[in-house]
Amino acid sequence: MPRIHDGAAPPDPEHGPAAELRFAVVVSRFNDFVTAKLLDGCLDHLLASGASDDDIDVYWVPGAFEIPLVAQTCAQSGRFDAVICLGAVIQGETDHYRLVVDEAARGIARVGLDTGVPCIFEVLATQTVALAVARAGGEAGNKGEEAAQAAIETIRVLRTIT
Ligand code: INI
Repeated sequence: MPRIHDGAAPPDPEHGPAAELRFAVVVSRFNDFVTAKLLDGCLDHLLASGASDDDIDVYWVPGAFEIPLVAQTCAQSGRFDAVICLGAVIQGETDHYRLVVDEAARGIARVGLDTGVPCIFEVLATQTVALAVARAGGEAGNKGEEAAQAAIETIRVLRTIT
């Protein structure tokens, strides 16, 4: 049988899969009626998975465009096992939103690859406010929770390699 590594946590009722892991959450203030809910979902999931408040730092930035630089500084600091990036880019009347989300995606991906620290991309890019709200604790779930789970699993799968 091959060895399968998927980062899915074995049940650990005492500690949880995120115990003793350290997280930076970088969240943009632009569209904060959406991003604050993503943050709530993310923090709830980290804490429910065994992370402690002392091991989580939240950094607010003005907009999604500013996320990569702050994420990079977090990743390079050596203080975090993963950086979780949360934002909401909603289509406006111009193409500005497309430039913002493309640069956020490119920058966040680069931070992970350049530093080796998992850098989770949860910048919503939607055509309408309603679609963003639905993904931030509405009928389509909370993408902030999914981001937290992605961070935990990515840390764990990397640790099976190194
Ligand atoms: N920032 C966002 O996070 N979401 C958006 O929808 C958005 N739009 O559409 O303009 C946005 N713009 C601001 C941008 O992220 C920077 O903060 C700004 O350009 C200053 O660098």
